[in-house]
Amino acid sequence: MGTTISMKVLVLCALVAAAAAWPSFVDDLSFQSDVVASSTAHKQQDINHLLDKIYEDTKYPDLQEIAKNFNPLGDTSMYNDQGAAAEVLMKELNDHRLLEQHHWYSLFNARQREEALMLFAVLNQCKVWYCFRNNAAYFREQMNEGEFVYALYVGVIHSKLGDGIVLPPLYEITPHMFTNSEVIDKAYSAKMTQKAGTFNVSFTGTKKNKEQRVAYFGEDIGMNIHHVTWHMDFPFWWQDSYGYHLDRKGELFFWVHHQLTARFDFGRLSNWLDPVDELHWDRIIREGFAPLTSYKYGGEFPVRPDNIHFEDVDGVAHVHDMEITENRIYEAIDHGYITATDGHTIDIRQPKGIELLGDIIESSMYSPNAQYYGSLHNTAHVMLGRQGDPRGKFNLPPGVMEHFETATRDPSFFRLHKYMDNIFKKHTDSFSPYTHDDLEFAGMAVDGVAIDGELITFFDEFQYSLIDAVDSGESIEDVEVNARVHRLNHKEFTYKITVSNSIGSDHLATFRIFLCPIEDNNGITLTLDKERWLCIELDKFFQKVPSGTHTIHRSSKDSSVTVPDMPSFHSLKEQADDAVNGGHDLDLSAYERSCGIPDRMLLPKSKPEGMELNLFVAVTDGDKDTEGHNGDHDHGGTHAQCGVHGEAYPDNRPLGYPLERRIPDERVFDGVPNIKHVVVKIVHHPEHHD
Ligand SMILES: [Cu+2]
Repeated sequence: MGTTISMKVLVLCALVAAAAAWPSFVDDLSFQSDVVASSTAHKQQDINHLLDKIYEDTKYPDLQEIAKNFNPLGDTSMYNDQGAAAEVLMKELNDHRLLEQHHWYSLFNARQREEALMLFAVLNQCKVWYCFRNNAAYFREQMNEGEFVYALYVGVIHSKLGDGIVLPPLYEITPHMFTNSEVIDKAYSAKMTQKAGTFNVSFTGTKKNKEQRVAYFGEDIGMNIHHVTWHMDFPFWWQDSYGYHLDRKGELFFWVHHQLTARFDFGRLSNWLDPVDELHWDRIIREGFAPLTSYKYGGEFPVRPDNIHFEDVDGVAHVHDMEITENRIYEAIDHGYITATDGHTIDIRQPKGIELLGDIIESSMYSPNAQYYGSLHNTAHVMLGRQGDPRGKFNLPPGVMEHFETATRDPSFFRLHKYMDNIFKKHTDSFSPYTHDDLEFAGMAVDGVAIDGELITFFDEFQYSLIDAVDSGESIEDVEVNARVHRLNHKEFTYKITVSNSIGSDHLATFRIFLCPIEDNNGITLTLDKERWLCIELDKFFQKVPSGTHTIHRSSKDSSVTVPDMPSFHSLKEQADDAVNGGHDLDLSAYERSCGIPDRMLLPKSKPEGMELNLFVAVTDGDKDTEGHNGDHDHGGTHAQCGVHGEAYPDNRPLGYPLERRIPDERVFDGVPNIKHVVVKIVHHPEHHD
């Protein structure tokens, strides 16, 4: 086995070395597929090298050579579009129109996004890795670093050539976007004085600010990675001409942000805070935010004081425009249809309606009428980001709300998303409630739900490297510099779900597990109809249930909502180098997807005295739920909120089923044998560190 693999790698090395003789190989498809199939370790190494110290010229001789001598238009047969995308980008480059290096970058800046997408288009048109790597190496030295990183990440995610590559955690590639100025300054001092150091990152602000109690959520680096990656997996700028359709994107936009909001409110409940209030365009923005964070280039992130009135933002939108957009969306919901650009109407009071609604609210390129319904979410992000300098008088860089990496730090993020969540709720409330017949899975009953293990939350400590935050100097060696953060974590546990199958044969079942509050912040018991909207999804999985009564064991680790901790950039480099040099296989498949709630944040933080919550399990007909999908029911493990890469979403039911519709009569749920809830207790251990 070992010999075969190292032989393969040897052959591959020879082929890679022969890449200079490229054109003679290009039409040989078997060669292409061999390189594509067998060079994951090389590709991983290339990506590592490309992302190493992105603010500096590359130190790797092979990449230097490419940057100097490669001509993106030299051989256009390596592109699917015969070099059309490369021609566009080269023209911008030669006309000196591209954004300079050492300048801030924001995806919400239309021109900067356009440039980043020009590079993405080039990478995405590449037929083979040679083309992808060489273009990346070439444009790395020519384009703005933020644009380059963004294009490379979405390129790896969406191009077939990126399969098997694990993108390094962004908090180590662009640390400025994940930590604060104090820590970056300390890293610089450490380097100047040649003393290695690990620096504690404290949450922004002080205890005088009640919002700081829940900063552990919005400032969690893993949660930030989830958010930024979700928006890379499902970009609002995506068009199907890039290669494929992003299934249920608009609905996932709703569901992912609904879940973020519900999880944030859960955190507030355990910290004696009221649920987040929705934002209103005509009222003050109560919570200000001082990010105390700087761009690598471009100065400090702007501050927004408490209690300010929304101002029109020059060149972005008037507050009144936002109200008009909001009214048009509410009108669509009340009418039950949206109006497309050509005037025809599209029914939204149907299962696909929520998807269309998500498309128009975000808005994404999938919006059937962005002209009329505007771009509520994206524009609101920019409006909030600019409230510190709405006239542009002080030439401040974009605010934290204008980056998916930093947006959740700002309490206004959750106000904004609560506001949009309520728009979605108005839509889902327009559907008639599920009946007993809708909900029943005849022949399947949930007899019992229990937890093996204790439900315990605590904070752990985690370190990541800041080495790429500081500049290298010829005469000054790098020293080890790390950030140390506190992160929410929980003990592993297992669900034990006892099901009786009296159908008479094995049957595929979908298990839908939610955790819901029982009381509000004032100790008042919630009705099921109030409760259901506050539930957080803990897991959704498909499993065959044999005839008779069986107890299904499911580990919290296997949740399809979460992803494990990502390997560090250092470890990715080591593993790829080892595989390339030693010729052994590189298997990073467990980390390929970084979209997903961090595994350690599966449970919401509790209180030291414990909190009683409802654990809600619905078992539904898996054959119906997965009809039309392939037989693999694991789907790489993170499908619940992030879908399956390049494939249709594996569950035919609406996201959030069966809790996404109104429940005016609780007895309907109580009378269905395949739905059960039990009370569980979660305890927070303030002193426990892992
Ligand atoms: Cu978002």
